[in-house]
Amino acid sequence: MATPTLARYSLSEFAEDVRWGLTKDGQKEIHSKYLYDEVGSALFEVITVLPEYGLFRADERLLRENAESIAASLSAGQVVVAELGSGTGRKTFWLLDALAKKQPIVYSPIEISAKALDQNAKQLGQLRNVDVRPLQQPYLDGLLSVAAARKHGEQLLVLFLGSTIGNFEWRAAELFLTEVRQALIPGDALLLSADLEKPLSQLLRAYDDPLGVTASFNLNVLARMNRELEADFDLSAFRHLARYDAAERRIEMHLLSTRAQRVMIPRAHCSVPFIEGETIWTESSHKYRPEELKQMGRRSGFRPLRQWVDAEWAFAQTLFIAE
Ligand code: AVI
Repeated sequence: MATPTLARYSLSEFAEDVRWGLTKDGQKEIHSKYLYDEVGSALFEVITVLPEYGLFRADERLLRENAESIAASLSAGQVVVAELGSGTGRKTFWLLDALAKKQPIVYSPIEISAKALDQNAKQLGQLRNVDVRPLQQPYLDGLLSVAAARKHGEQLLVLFLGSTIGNFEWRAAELFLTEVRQALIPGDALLLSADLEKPLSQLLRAYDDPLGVTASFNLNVLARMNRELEADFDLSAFRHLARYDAAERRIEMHLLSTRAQRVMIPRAHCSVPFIEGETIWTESSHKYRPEELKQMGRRSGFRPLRQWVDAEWAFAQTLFIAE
């Protein structure tokens, strides 16, 4: 899964982004990448096993069920697999296993977290015929390194799983796919996972579970600012809010200030006033339509080859070939 695990950013980058996002005019915001410190990553792992959050299981089911078909759709020659935001590679196991039955493969998990990469290499390195070559880099840098190292005649298969594409704004998602395409050559492949539109009640439960794990995951970004930036957020004066924007077709996570208050953030050199009911926007999770994924792929320079939709949870995997 493209699990955004424990990405480390420099303190000054974090402080600068916090200062910008909380002091600008209009809607306050903090980029969702800051949700994933050590505590946030552990909470996200719990989210993936919550009964209300079906995305992770749907992705894994599709990979398990269709691994052989995906392997059969690729060229008969040597395949190099690059996984963007691999996390610990819990799900990728099924696909690598199917690919490696045909022939030895090279697998490069691309991930910013050293800890996740380490776990990934340990787990997937045990598979026979799989040569794991981890890259601790941002997605596109890592992909360019893999593309530069590939030998003549090898087909590159890029995995972008977990519906991380949903955390990009619509236009940014397409731009990202275009950049992925530019790193590839015709005949290379991309397997893209995306969560689909579904009934509102199901969506809201997935992002506001009764146990409060998602609420803790969201509130942790305030605790992180207290830990790392010496801020004085009172966590009991904020609450988790998950709401659906029907026009943008996305679930938004916010942190709502339950009273008027001022928060000091010394290491970001700012103090931030909140009025009662004001929110900090922390994440967007866009929900796709199956045909829309194919069209976005086409506009980015890919030909959709196959698409699989999970029977239990509206979720799609689309296999594209670079044109
Ligand atoms: C990582 N990403 C695809 C998750 C999502 O569903 O947007 C992150 C998440 N946020 C709340 N729950 C899960």
